[in-house]
Amino acid sequence: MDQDRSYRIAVIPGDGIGKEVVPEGLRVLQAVSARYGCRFRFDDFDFASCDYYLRHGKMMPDDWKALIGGHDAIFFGAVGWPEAVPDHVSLWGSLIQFRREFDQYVNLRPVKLMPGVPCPLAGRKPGDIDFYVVRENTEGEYSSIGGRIFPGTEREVVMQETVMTRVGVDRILKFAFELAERREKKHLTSATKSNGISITMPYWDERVEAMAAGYPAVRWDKYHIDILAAHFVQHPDWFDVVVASNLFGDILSDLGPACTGTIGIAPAGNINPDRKFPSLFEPVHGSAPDIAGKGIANPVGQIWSAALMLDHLGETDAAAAIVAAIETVLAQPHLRTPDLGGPADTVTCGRAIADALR
Ligand code: GGG
Repeated sequence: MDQDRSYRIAVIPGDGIGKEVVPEGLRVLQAVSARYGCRFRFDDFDFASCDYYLRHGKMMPDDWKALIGGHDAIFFGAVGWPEAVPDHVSLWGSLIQFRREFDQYVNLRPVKLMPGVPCPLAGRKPGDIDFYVVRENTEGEYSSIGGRIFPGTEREVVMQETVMTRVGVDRILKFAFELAERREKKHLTSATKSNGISITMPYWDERVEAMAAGYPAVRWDKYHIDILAAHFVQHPDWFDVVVASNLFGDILSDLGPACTGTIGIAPAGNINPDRKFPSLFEPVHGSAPDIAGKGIANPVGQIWSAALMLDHLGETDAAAAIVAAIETVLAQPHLRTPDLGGPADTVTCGRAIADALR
């Protein structure tokens, strides 16, 4: 990034509603640019999409790293179109490549009940639910190590390994403990399942305990993933920073936002904290084929992801202004999209957030 606050952003809408919500994110970035003096150059790329796969037989060109590796950040929509391309092919051929090759080992996913948004959990008000899921993003259960033998026979055997490395586990725990240490509640919760997953999860627990010794100001606890999911629904106010393996973090970071009204508002940062590679910002939701093309997708997850991107780039005032604009708009029932019970379409909601920034 330049000293003059100019940023080169690689824009990848991907599939389905990604193509509808990304333009709203860009609209809001343009609005914030005018007010806060940061400038963006947006470079559009059509790869990492199932359309690209159908044309080229692969999700990305061979030189994709050279094409986007020099950008300050990647602004991503969604991937997946299972009718045309199996989901594991599209995900492994795109997002998982970005996360691994650009060492985006932190997947940071805020969960916050916004003012005015109807909460499906009785009696909860804004301020009661405000925490982060910190998901390990490069290893764990998302490994391609395994295989299938005797396929299609009665003797068929299928196996897949979970991979945990000391470096991989320690660096995500360090990020999570440091985040907890900076927050008011200073509380960290670890997601485990060491009663059933008897090798990798006890190792995870062991590393959490070792890491905790270096952060005496942080109060920490751990729960097995099954009861932790139940506590998300019944006691979301208990949480501050929740750290989890790749799969557990993926599940919890859909469940958390669902407890705040809709997964449609949830953002994610796939972050390379060392800044050797660009980080990637995307909504938690996927391509939603059931509503794609209808113009009713909630753009807030994408727009909030733009705020996370600005935070990462050091544009903290602009980032905070976007979150405030989201709160202003979501508080008005007529500007909410149908997933929140409102009548607004994607563009109406996106425009209202951009207008709130001018
Ligand atoms: N914008 C997020 C997206 O497209 N997600 C598709 C998906 O299946 N993601 C799984 C994952 O994040 O690991």
